Amino acid sequence: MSAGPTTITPLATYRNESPYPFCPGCGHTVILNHLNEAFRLLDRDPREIVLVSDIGCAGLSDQYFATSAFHGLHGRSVTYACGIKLARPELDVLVVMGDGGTGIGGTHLINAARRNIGITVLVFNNLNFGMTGGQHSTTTPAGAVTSTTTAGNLERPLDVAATAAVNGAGYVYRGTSFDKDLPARIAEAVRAPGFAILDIWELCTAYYVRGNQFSRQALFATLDELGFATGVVRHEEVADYGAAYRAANPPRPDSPSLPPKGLEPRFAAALARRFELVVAGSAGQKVRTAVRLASEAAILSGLAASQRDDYPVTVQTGHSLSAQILSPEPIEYTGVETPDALLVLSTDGLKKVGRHLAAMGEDGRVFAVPELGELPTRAPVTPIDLSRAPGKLNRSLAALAAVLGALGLLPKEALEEAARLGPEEYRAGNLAAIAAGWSLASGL
Ligand SMILES: Cc1ncc(C[n+]2csc(CCOP(=O)(O)OP(=O)(O)O)c2C)c(N)n1
Ligand code: SF4
Ligand SMILES: [Mg+2]
Repeated sequence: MSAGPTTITPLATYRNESPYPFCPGCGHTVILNHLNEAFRLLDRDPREIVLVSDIGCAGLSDQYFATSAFHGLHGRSVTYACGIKLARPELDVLVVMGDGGTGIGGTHLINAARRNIGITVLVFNNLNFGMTGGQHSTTTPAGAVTSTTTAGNLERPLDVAATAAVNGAGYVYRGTSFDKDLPARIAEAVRAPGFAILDIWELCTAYYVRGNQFSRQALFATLDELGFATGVVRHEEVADYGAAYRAANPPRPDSPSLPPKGLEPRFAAALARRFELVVAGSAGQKVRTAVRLASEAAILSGLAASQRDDYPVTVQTGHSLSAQILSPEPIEYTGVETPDALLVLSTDGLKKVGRHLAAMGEDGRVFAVPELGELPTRAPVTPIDLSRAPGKLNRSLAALAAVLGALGLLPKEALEEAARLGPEEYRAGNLAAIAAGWSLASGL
């Protein structure tokens, strides 16, 4: 997502050139065309619109638009959208989800509605799970035949619009993909300050239509029989939760809700290519903290840095592992398969890096505490012996400093500066660990 452009660049179309992938006659195509019209009415820079897509056929939608996008797990799209909106209130955040996702993530929907978080949810309600072969969902009408209700559905369908309305959603609309005013209603919903939802009924031609001889007329007749309200069901002036929260909690200078301060590069690193380093130890060894310090030192040296941590849910037992990438170029992919270097600090860590050790070749470097013995790898293994260091020394940081120094990845001054920028209570200890490790570097 962009950092937020200041000039508005509305588009003649917010669609990109990819054709939709849906079956002939699928209602998703029609609704997405309406959505494109709604974007034109809203007249916003496409980078300031975020389409958050759920799973299912409806969940494919975001990739056909030139907006920002986020795609996640089934039923969880509302949670991602809420997070995005709370963090970046200036963006228009829209969710596209199927009736399947609406049922699976029902509680998220209710909570977002009752809090009035200012997102807009479009439910592509085709009354069944389309993508997986026409199983019944929470909105399938009673009596309907689907692949999981072959004798007719016994359940009462969920009234999505009424549920959102009774829980206080600011804007609630129910309509169909056939509504000519759908673009205007979508735009109205996006402009409404609180939570907005449009329950849009439509046809899944591949399954629901075939299984129930369903049609446009039958769709309207079903809405009538159920007595489900249509049109704008509720439109109330409500406070957007994010705005209310920010008013009630003005940011303090140390507030975590403030944007990160950033680290200005003031050192120079000699690193000319992407370098992948994995550090593997045990919980409590401060592995992640040591690697974070190195990441900060890299940024202070003008490099890009990424860090992926892995540890079990248990407290103070088990492994603690950090995969770090340092690069003079932006880092697009943060996965590490065959690290350039591996630092193993404990048996717990060793148990987790078997695949790295096996993948590394003679051009790799492995560093390990000597008590681990021989390691199963073709890469040369260099012992790092800190057994005679003072008991309180942060051994992970010392060993990492030794590796960074030996490989010439970062300047020592950048590591020291990162330590100085950290919490005061750890400053002296971290500086001592860096000094101890760096003194070993030339011998490795
Ligand atoms: C948590 C979870 N459960 C089940 C699935 C399998 N799944 C993938 S698509 C789908 C059906 C989607 O139906 P719906 O949300 O109504 O979208 P449609 O395909 O009808 O547009 C299901 C059940 C999944 N991906 N994740
Ligand atoms: S399976 Fe149903 S929902 Fe999916 S593309 Fe086909 S008609 Fe549309
Ligand atoms: Mg569906």
